[in-house]
Amino acid sequence: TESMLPIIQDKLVAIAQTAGKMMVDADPSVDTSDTKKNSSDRVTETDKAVEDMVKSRLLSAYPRFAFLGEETLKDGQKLGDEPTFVCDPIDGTLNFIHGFPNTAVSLALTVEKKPIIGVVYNPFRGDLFTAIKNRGAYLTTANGSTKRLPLRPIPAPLASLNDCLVAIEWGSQRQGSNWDLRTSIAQTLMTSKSSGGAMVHSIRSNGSAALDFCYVAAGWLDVFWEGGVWIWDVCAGWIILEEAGGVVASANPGDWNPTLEGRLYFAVRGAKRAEQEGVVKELWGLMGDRRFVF
Ligand code: LIP
Repeated sequence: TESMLPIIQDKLVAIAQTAGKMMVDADPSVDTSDTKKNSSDRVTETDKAVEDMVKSRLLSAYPRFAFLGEETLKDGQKLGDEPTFVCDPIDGTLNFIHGFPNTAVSLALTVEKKPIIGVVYNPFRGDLFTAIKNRGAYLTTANGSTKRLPLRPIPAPLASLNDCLVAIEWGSQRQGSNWDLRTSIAQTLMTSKSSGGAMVHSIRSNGSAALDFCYVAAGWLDVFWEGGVWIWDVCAGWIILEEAGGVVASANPGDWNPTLEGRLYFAVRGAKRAEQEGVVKELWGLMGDRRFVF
């Protein structure tokens, strides 16, 4: 029930803080890291240890809820309609391995395949982003102050990519048509208008999709465009962004209502969808007839 949501959120925050301590205490230089699909797709012992801790604490507190996690995903496991905790123990594993302090634990609760609670915590900077459906999104910083998101006023309307700071992540798939599309759109976004580009203010690749969503929610970024991320990367950030007034659309043109099960996301800040349509349609237009395929 609705009244349980703040209690569940408190639990997720407490668990995220324990996870954060494990991340800060770990020494990634001695932490064994395995490669998954290739040398840029990695998992560390800390990813696995954090997920084990998160899973056992959540399932002992809420034994009737389902659990879906990046490192313990079972073959063929899909997000269902039942209340489900979705966990990315370390989003931004490459940053973690390199000591680049932009990495987070991302925890969400979904009901009927939609996120209703989101907690994203970066222990290296002490930023805690939280949201509950219909109750707003917040950032609590290391000094203990809590502010409602967005932190920066929303420019109305966000008419053109030309005014935007845009995040793109590169993912670990570095060849093929998805890669060609991603790199060519990145180039067009940066290129000057007189040479046929969108001339965005600039592009950022911070290395954590979960934090990219939160940074759009905060108003530090205007847009995040990515094809290839998974449920656990975006689930918590999604509700944080929505509660800050932002919108999630598909990274491929045409779909304003993507589901969590897709792998294509376009996150944009704003107050009303009409204010966000300009930049979404502009980027969709740059894609021509090319599409991400997963
Ligand atoms: C990573 C993301 C990153 C994205 C990668 C990957 P991980 O998550 O947050 O931004 O480009 O495809 O999904 O593997 O560090 O949890």
